[in-house]
Amino acid sequence: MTIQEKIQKLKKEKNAIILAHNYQLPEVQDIADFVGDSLELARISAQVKEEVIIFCGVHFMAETASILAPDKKVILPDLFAGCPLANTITPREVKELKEKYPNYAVVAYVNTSAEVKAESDYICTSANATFIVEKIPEEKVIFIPDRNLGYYVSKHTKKEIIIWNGFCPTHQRILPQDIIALKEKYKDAKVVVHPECRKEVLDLADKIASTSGIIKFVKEDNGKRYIIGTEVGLLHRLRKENPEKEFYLASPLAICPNMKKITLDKILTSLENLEPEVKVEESTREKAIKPIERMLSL
Ligand code: CIZ
Repeated sequence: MTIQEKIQKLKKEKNAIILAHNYQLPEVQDIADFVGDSLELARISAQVKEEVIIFCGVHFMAETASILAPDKKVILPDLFAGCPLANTITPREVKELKEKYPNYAVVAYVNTSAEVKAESDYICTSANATFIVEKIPEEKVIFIPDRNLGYYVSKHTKKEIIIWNGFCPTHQRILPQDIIALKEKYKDAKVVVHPECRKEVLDLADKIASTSGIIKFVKEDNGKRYIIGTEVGLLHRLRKENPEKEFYLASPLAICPNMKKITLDKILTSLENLEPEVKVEESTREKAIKPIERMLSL
């Protein structure tokens, strides 16, 4: 039996479902029941009938699934698959910001720990950040933790925004000169980048979008070539769903080591043992679900 067959067999026996983020390894995406961004996967988690969710992504994503689906057993095949961006802000720092700026609403990007979400007023994703900031009644906003997404939002709203200075090291490694060099080679290629990229890269883009937004844009666009400024994992899905188009990764350094920690071997082991589990403690969950529900209601 191949490892893929063993995983499929065990998945049925354990009444489990496998969810994978768009940045996962190709073989992990191929074994998954659903591939998507963190919000899509969290929404699916809340609706699945299976008892066990094998979440192939990073820690904050498994936590979000646990917040929205508290009755399910959420398994993250490698507990060390963390998110350095999420680690740039602590709940204590959010409390201090709120004390310093009492008239501001805290809008937290989904890339935050459950404890940080519990201290926030609204959650947003890269797919809806500008929409959420525009839609909420407050005119003054503290945006945490990603400075590049915060910059992107601030360009599209008149609201007053204080931006936390966090960033994603993987997106930060994509440089404007990488884009310029690829553009020289593929003159007709469109530059499509994630809003976590540095602002000098955002300024060179034809389209700025979340992973789900990039997938939608490429599908609907009539171009042939694309320079993609985000984590390498997305190119697997783009190539699979658009075999007639060509995709070039903006930088060979756009690889998230944490996303790559989830392997088929670890998925098999986690199905055998039903661990390691990610479970958000109930008092934190009760607080963290509120800003998520506020986002979903908008
Ligand atoms: O929300 C997500 O899944 C992240 C972190 C990025 C994206 O654009 O999908």
